[in-house]
Amino acid sequence: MGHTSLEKIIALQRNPANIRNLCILAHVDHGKTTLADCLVASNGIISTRLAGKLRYLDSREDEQIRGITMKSSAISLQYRNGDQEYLLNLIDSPGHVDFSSEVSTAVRLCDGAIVVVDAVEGVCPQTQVVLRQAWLENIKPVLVINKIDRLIMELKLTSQEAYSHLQKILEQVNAVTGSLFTSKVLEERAEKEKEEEKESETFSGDQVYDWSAGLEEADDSQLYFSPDQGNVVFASAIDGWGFSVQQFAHIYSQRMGIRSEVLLKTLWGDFYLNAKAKKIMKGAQAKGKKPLFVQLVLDNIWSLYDAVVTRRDKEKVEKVVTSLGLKVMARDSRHSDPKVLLSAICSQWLPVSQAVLLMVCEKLPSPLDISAERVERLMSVGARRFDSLPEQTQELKRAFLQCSSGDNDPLIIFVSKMFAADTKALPQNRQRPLTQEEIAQRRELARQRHADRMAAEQTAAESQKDLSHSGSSPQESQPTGLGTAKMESLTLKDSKPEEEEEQQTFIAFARIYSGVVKKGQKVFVLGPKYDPAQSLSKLPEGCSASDCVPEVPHMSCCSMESLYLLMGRELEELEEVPVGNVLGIGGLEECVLKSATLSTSPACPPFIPLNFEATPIVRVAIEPKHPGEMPKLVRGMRLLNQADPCAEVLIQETGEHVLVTAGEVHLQRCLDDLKDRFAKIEISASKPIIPFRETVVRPPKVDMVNEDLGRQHKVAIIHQVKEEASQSRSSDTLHVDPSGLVTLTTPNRLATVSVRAVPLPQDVTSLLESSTELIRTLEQVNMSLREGKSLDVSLRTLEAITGLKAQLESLLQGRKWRNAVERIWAFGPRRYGPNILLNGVEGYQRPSVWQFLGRGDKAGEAGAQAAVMRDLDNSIISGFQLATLSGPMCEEPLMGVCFCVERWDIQSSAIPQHQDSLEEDTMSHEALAHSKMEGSSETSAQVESPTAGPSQARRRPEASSADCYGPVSGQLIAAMKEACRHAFQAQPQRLMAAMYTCEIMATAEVLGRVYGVLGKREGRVLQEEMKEGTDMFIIKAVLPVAESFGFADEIRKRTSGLASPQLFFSHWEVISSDPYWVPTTEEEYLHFGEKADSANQALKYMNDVRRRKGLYVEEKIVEHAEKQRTLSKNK
Ligand SMILES: Nc1nc2c(ncn2[C@@H]2O[C@H](COP(=O)(O)OP(=O)(O)OP(=O)(O)O)[C@@H](O)[C@H]2O)c(=O)[nH]1
Ligand SMILES: [Mg+2]
Repeated sequence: MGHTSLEKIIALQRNPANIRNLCILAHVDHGKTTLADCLVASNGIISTRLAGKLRYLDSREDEQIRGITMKSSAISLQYRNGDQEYLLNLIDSPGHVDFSSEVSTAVRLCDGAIVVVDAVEGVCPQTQVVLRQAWLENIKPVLVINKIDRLIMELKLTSQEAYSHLQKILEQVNAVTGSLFTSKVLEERAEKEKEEEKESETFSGDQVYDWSAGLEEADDSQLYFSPDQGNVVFASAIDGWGFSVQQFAHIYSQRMGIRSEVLLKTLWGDFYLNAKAKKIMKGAQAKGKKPLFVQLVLDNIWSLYDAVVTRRDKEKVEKVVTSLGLKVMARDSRHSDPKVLLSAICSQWLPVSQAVLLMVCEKLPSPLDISAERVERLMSVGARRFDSLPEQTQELKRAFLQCSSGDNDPLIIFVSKMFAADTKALPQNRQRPLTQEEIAQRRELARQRHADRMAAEQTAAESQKDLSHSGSSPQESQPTGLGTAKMESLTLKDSKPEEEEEQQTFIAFARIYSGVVKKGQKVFVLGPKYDPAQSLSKLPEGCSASDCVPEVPHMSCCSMESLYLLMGRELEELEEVPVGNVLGIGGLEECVLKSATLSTSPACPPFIPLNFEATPIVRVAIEPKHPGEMPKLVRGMRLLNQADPCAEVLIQETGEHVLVTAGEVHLQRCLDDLKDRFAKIEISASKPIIPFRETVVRPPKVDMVNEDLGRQHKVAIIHQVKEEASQSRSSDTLHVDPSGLVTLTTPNRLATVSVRAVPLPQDVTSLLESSTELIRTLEQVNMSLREGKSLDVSLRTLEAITGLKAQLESLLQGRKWRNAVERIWAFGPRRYGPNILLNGVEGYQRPSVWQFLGRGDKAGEAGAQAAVMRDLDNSIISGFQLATLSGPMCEEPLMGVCFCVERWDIQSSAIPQHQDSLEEDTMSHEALAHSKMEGSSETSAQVESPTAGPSQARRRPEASSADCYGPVSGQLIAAMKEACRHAFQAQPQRLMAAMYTCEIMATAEVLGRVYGVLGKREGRVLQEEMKEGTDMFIIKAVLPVAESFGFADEIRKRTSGLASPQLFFSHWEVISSDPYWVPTTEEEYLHFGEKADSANQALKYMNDVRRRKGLYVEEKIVEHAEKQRTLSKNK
């Protein structure tokens, strides 16, 4: 552990005022791990020479090979500043977007963050994301502008140019922070206004309006990064140097006799030194003078680089070294690589660790400084308000704020992730170094064994001699001798407990917010849905986790088997850990899946869930190479699921094991982990399964050759075929009218529904898509209302739901959508998706989904018929849910479709008598249909021939009673589902593709090639601009997820590693081509030929999905091969 001893760290852990929990955040490759290396080296854990090269915290092999960090890992460091000693719990995080969930797990445990920005690249997409994450978690950031050496060596800027470049970067970062701050103030302001409004409603009187947005009063002086505030460090981690303005102010105040406070204020900014007047003046830029920062700071560094690296001027270097009072070892100054000498000088002159650690200790808050606001946010889950929590729970806030660590104080711990470590590598299983005595003892033992062996050999030789004397062949006895020896060694090997040796142990990555945790202590594990109010009423007062407590939902008990200090690649065992520290906990793998809240008090609420920025989107199906190893794979996938905050593991109804990951790199890491650590078997992964959505669009006005459809002559034959197809859909239970209204009767002919599918405006779809959480809450509230319970909804949620309704109303304008928002029956699929079911049934007044907002409660007036209708209301919703969950094109979910039920007749004899059995049936039907959903051949058959359902009914003998068809509710679900599907098919159908956005930074030379790759993969460039101060271009583009595999690699290869894109999931986009398109007009016929055999991308995607799911694929077989022509000849 270098020169920090474990005892020292344990002592430091007891003083929360001097603890700093911090993480390093940045865009990928901006130098986080390199900076961490420098900090680790300052504690003697690795050598200073290796700092920056070793990347100590990248402990995985693939991290080292790829050169990117893939997980967040923690290390405890110590720092002395004057007479104060600090303990720093440092967490290095990954910058690649695929691993942004790891950033969330790190940020939650910290109070502060070091944000690193590359001096050349400036603010990148992920920089904005991490600044936002830090902001959302309410933790304080400080800034390190890294890689300043690149400005000197690569961009060859002068010190003056570099200064203005640095200024720009600082402006960019502050602009991001500023926008976060503004949006927060405005939000708070809006909330306050609402409250005031409520108050003013009660005391009506003269109203006074305040026009200011509240921005003027809000204090933002502490918010921005500014070198004179001491929250910015300029550094080159690779060369080991870094400084803050304070350091130079200190140096020059001694040398020039200027007060250091004055220098501190003027070193950064538009000030210059007037040598004659011996004064610092303002307005350097206007007068064409060198700013102080350039003159006193940058020039020194530039000339050092010039002397050491560019000119290799030995004499000058020596002069500098002596004047700075440094010592450089001879082997460093003789080294062939000038960089070695440079970092030897710089790391003594301006050690980066000193500058960064000082800034961290002075500027970042300690655990004691946790704000009440942050505590309340952490503790108020879901729609609940903090002040609606039980009193005992609210009291816990005090424990948080005080960071109390008495024996009676409640223990509160948050586990942000579980990580796997080799069981062998745990401290309790690690081999201790042997003591002198033990070594002597072993030596003696070995000596004795050797002597025994010698003696044995001698006797054996003698007996052989005897044997050969006696005439038997020597060959016989020798092999047997060898054989037994071999056998022994074999059995020895076999008996080694292989399983145990290779096992993985899960360790919780956690932080203590209150109390002291002791090894072996028992605690409650609180799941995310745990409700303290409920359990407090059930549990006896003052009970603890070690008592035998009655069962409470979402709560379990667990004991902390071991506690660890996290030291990067190693762990150290601890007996107890006090409040305010980051730690590892062993023994929780049975009770904690990914994250959890642990407490000794049942009044503790679960912490709000981590906010993940990445959406898992890349799915692959996995199977073992040898089918017999399935159980191992299942176990491995379970472990992987636990060990990764973002990966999802599911088993589909078809039995496929599916892994969902955030991106390609993440996928590769998960597969490697599965192969080498968790399952330890050969596996094969399918090609990535690309998600699609199905939707309908308005009928096109022009045909495929851009001719107005109205004026065209239809090609008779083909048209006829189409008409026939649509007619064949109609049968005695199904009727499709030309306007797209589908009417379907249940097989027992007792119920009829008419449904029409209408495309939703795009804005509405995106609004629904972005409000899923809110709609889910809405659904929960409605559900509990239906059950007769009331839910305490926070004001903020209510506001948000009212806002959503208002937005929908403003977007759904026009005759077609009159009163549509009030008529919303349900959202789907899964009751919160981006599709709407509308109630267009005349005379059916059902309670609105918005009823709890206080308006639109018409249940009372609805009368007897509505009450009856409501019984089967649920069947209609279920049918809609099923229809939207998998569409007719390729069984993918629907998006942006509105189904309007225009007629719903039901004969009174169909109304069931027994409510209970009906409910059950509804449930089971839904479940059944769910289980059939994906890929099962049975469903596919039904999908393919739309008449299958009704025709089956026809085949059956006409039944006089409805009974032989099963319960009405089930039939209605099926009928509704089929009706929706037919209604969908009656409209022009389109596929929607998931799109990534990416920002690519490339130099002018490789720009053409980047465009080439983008074009080939159906990408679309949105924006291209030159990055100021560099010769780089920034290209913003969108690209279908389906075409993205290998994209990053291809770009990197084509540009010799100069451009490396980061892909973010952005949105869903309608693919404009119609997968079912066939030429129908003369023009089209002329242009595309009879078979329209030019590539149809949408059809290709659709057929790929259908093939994967085992659905029927209609493919053309070559007819008249000799007649085939290419398109160009045809023109
Ligand atoms: N020129 C220069 N290169 C640097 C500096 N700091 C880091 N690098 C290089 O930048 C590359 C990325 O460094 P890392 O420390 O791995 O970056 P990171 O931010 O940890 O990257 P991820 O963890 O993958 O997000 C490495 O090749 C480093 O050698 C610096 O100060 N100057
Ligand atoms: Mg890294």
